[in-house]
Amino acid sequence: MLNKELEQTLVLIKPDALKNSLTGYVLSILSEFHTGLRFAGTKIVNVHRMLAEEHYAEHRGKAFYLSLLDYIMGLIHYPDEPWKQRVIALVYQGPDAVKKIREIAGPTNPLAAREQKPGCIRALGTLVPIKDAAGKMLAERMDNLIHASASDEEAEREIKLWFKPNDIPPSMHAYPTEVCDVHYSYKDNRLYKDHIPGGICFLSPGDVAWKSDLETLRLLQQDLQADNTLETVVAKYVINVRQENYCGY
Ligand code: FUP
Repeated sequence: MLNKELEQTLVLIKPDALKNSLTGYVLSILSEFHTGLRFAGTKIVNVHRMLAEEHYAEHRGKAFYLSLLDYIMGLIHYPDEPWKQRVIALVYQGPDAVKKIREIAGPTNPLAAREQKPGCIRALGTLVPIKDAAGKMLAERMDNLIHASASDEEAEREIKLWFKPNDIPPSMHAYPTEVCDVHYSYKDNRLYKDHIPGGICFLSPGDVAWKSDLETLRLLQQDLQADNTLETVVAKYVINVRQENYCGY
């Protein structure tokens, strides 16, 4: 990242923060007055499974993974109220955005946060035991109120996962974009270079996309190895789309 002013980080205000009415507190403590950072993007997201899986891809297979997916999807805190199953996704921008927000968020583990950094946001979180059917403890789920990108590389991956370029004002774009010149559709875990009945046409000619996403799609289209999965590209285009409107995943 050459221009420090354009440095960005992703913050998610998670379902436990919403349920405990901590949204205002989090936004206030992360405000430009306190951090010197500006909003570059924000959206209310009903987190679908593909997005949850991509966001937490590095934890796939771990004992807490499935519970972590349920948590970010709002299924733990709002099991019977789908209209409340949301997170607030935010992009903050400015010098040292990643470091500043990580510091205010505090350690990942709420218990460690309380011990090491009283007053940080995650000190208000909860540790939830995950047990098997016999009651044996398998792992702990950390309900830690907010997600904050851990590095510039993670921020780039995550911002491109949650946001389309046009969700962010062009003058605030930190990553290269490109205008798409073909149709791309997705159906049943497959990519189609055209509109496909029952699928979702997620990019059309004239749409602005992340350049790296278009590079991924071109490689996948030719059955070549790409750095990202198809789902990493598609997930953001399925945000807040009714599932019955496409054949998905
Ligand atoms: P962080 O970068 O601080 O979000 O931390 P990690 O990438 O290590 O963890 C991602 C998420 O997994 C965190 F929100 C906490 C959760 N987690 C658990 O629930 N249990 C664990 O044992 C470890 C992590």
